[in-house]
Amino acid sequence: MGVVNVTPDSFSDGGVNFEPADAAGSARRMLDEGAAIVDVGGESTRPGSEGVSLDEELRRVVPVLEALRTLPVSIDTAKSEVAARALELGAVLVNDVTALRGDPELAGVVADHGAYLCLMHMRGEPRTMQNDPRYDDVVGDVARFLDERLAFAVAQGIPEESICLDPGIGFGKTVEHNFELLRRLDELTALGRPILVGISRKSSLGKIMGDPGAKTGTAAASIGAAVLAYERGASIFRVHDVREHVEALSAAVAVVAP
Ligand code: HH2
Repeated sequence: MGVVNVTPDSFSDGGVNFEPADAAGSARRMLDEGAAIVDVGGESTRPGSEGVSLDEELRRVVPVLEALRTLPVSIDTAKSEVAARALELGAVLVNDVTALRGDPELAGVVADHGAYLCLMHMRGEPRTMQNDPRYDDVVGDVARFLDERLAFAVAQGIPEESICLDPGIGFGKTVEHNFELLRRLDELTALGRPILVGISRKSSLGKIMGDPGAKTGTAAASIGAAVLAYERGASIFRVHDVREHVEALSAAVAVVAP
């Protein structure tokens, strides 16, 4: 899954794809490089960020979705109106970082369109989520949360087969929490749904290199983490550097599951 942030302020690529033509070009390049789908988002969820209005989010993503109409697209949004518009324009997956807790109408939109859905774990909200996150047992807490949200989504009429789950790397978690989630990923694959991992360029990867104030990590560090997440059962990788991930994961597949 290639990341296309149509935002001025995303943590890793803020501004690069803010113009619709640039965003559509990046999306096409990622698909050429081997991405199975591109994730288009108009609202940054980086730590500390405020939300954007419905009008502004639509203004950002609609021209990009129009340009990508026939291509495999995921919409990264928590707003039902944005999801509905995206699905009408051909998107096939809704990536909701609130796991259907943000907008009560979103589950119905996903169900009515027969769309795929990603449910992600987040502790708190982006504005405050990195203020001293604590868990009794981060993996147990995340697994329980995802299991409960999966049951909720199914009760809302979304088929279980259409849903993938995501531990939400960096969403209300310390560096140690993030790596523990990847280390014990088997406890999440045990929930029986495909696991999506989004660690690409995230700050934990910079922090383990000795910079406590790091805001991003490198592509090389991202790939190292993705390969080991693959070995532990992850099957969808939300990444910025598509070609490099496809190459590295192809080698990993050749080793693990030829
Ligand atoms: N991470 C980000 C955004 N959306 N969705 C899922 N399912 N999983 C993730 O890990 C995830 C996500 C944050 O990364 P990015 O889009 O690069 O930055 P920003 O939120 O600042 O736009």
